Amino acid sequence: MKVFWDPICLLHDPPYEILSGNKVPYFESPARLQVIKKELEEHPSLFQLELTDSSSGGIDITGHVETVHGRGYLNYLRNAYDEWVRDGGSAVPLSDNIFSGHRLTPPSGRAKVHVDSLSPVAKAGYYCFDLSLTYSSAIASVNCRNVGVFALCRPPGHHAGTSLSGGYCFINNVAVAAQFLQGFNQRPTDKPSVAILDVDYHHGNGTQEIFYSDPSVLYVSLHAEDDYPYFTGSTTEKGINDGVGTNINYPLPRGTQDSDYCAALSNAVEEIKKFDPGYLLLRFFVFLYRGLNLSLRLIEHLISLGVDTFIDDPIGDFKLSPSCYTRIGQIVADLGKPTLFVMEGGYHIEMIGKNVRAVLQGFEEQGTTDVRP
Ligand code: SP5
Ligand code: ZN
Repeated sequence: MKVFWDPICLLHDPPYEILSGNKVPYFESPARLQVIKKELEEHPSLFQLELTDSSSGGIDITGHVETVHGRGYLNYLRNAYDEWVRDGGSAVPLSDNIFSGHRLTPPSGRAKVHVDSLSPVAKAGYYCFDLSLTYSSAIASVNCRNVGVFALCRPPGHHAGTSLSGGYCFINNVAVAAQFLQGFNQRPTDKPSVAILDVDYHHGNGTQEIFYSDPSVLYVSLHAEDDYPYFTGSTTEKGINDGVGTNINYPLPRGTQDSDYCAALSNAVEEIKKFDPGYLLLRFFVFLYRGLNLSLRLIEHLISLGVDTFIDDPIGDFKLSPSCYTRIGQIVADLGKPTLFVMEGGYHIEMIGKNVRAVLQGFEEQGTTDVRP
């Protein structure tokens, strides 16, 4: 399995965050990426790491990022830190869990605010619902797309909406990848369908919002109910307009263990199979892909891969065991599709590498035995 990463993804390194009113070290640390990288490098027969050089060559992703997020928001990310400090803000910027109402609920219309003329503090309130600020690292993160099976990127993305940051997320990596894979200039009716399966502990409110009315992108999420980001993720959120039926949430109680999790995941996978009438035909392409290497156009499943479902995760309250991660990889492999895994959350530093490897290895090993035409 190819693994793409970029050292720029290590640059975003806030010293602390506010969690339940307390100042604590920033959980979404560069060490997470380092530990995963080291773990994968120790298994060179399974994983081939490749650098994504964001400074030269390759495809310019700026247009794709703008398609998902819009220029106003991206300019905010580019300039907010400088403006904030110029305005007298702390050089270690912290917005204390500001909840920006306009994007947390499924979209119902845009707030009419002239954001550019707002003070940096107000802009933070408009675009963020908690966080500190960065730009280049977030761009490098999304640039880990490429022709790969695992995008080892940070900061994560699934809480980032069209014009909303929060939950350590700034640019929605998996959304940009989906948009990229669908082809930049295609007419909406010609777009190939893409399914996004989100197994992070938290609901991917950003991914849901971005594709809420888009019938060509199925978003399926397993997550903790009544936990962060609190206001989204219920089973009643099914999409809007043409997108009705292409958003499926599986909220699970805190304390969920392996068996209940895997049962829900199997149900989610069945829904994804139903979404795709070409499912059986495409099993054949998986064989081709394994033989001939991966063609970008064949990637149809995107997995928002969070391992904050782990029993000892410091933020999540599920109770998945290490062996469950192999099973998750196997269940995903049962879909029999070319798949791009995109890194999201997971904060237990000692186990994050092993748990991520287990998912990817489970996928690979199951794929090579099961996925045959
Ligand atoms: C990508 C991702 O996983 N983002 C998660 C951001 C969560 N931030 C707020 C967490 C609030 C958790 N409450 C603490 C419970 C301690 N058991
Ligand atoms: Zn998470």
